[in-house]
Amino acid sequence: MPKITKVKSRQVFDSRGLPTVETDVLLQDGSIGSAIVPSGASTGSYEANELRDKDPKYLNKSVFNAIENVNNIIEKNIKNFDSLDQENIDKILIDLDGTKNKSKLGANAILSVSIANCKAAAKSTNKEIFQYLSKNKNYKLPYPLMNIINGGVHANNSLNIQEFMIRPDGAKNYQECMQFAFLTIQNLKKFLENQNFSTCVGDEGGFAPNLNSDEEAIELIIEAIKKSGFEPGKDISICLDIASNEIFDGKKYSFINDKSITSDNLIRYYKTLVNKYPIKSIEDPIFEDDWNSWSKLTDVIGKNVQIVGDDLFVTNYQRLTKGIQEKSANSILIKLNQIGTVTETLKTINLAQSRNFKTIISHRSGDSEDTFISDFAIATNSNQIKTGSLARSERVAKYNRMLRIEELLNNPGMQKL
Ligand code: 2PG
Ligand code: MG
Repeated sequence: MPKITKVKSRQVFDSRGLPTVETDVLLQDGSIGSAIVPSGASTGSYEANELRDKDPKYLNKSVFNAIENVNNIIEKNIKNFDSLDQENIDKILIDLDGTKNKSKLGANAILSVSIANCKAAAKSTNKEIFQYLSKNKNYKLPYPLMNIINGGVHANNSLNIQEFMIRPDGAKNYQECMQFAFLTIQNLKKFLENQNFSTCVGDEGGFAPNLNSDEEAIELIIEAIKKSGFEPGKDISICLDIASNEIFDGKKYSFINDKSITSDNLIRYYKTLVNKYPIKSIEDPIFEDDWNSWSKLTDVIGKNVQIVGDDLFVTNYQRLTKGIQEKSANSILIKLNQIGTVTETLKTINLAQSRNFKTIISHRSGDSEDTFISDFAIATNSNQIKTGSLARSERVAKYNRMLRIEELLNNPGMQKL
């Protein structure tokens, strides 16, 4: 059994230039695993707690307390334990913290150790991470959800919807997925340039132009898909993340031409939108506490459209259980840092899949060169992975990892959508 001999954490920086936690886990046999935790901007209020210091030198963003917690508290409690027993390591971390939302040691501290341990264990067994984590060895690649126009809190432009994504439904393999996306993005760039819109990118690598409306963004993407020789809705479909927590003022939603509307009118609007455009997926259409409206919407359009709970479920087993009972959605976005350990994330995924919910593994808007989620998406048989556009190295690194895995597995084929 490969024992943990050292756990060492440090402050590094994420793709937004904000401090975050990196941890190394060292094993007796010399194996090392390192992990960097990501960080969100449009966070759900039920997410596990990210511990940050109150220090004006870093505008209250530094993570030195979380790092101390790893180096001074966590290390001595998991030292000499079996790295291959991920469940036990995670249980120790959860018990050590003792709070419901990991606010004592910090979910960032805990997750960095959990993932780093998982990587070290994979090394120790001479396996790729996805092979080490996979139960059924039935490898298929997840379809990418690529956020090619950024709005909301991920860009300082005019768009209210946070993510305008494309999904290359007609691609037969990963290489083809990337080619479909590449062409569409390049054509979109030309359209934007021709109309004198900015081609600067937002936090997740998608363009962040000041368009006149959210629907204009959808129409531009459809044009780019057609220009690339693809059929919208068949070869490439459109997926949205409304991130509606961010546009809800406690009573109404403000996003259609900046008018305020009630949740009932919003549901009507989504119905019109999915009839008008080839939209196959809508994430966080309703804010995190309005369970009734989630169920209504899923009832109205959920047969043909993926309704994805992100801030609604926050990768949390209890919240997903409620969502399954109430038929609030039909898919779940999975973010390891919303819950804080590998084991808890796997438990939520298992529950989702056992009830025919689609699982979509996701990055955060503040991310890093760490590509763990690519392996994780394959290991968990997830249908899709959402990790930004084909720009900014922290996003592209995850797609490149997928291409390498596709080569390694000699073209294993794609998941069923
Ligand atoms: C989301 C995510 C990732 P953030 O809302 O789905 O795209 O954004 O990490 O800012 O919560
Ligand atoms: Mg989201």
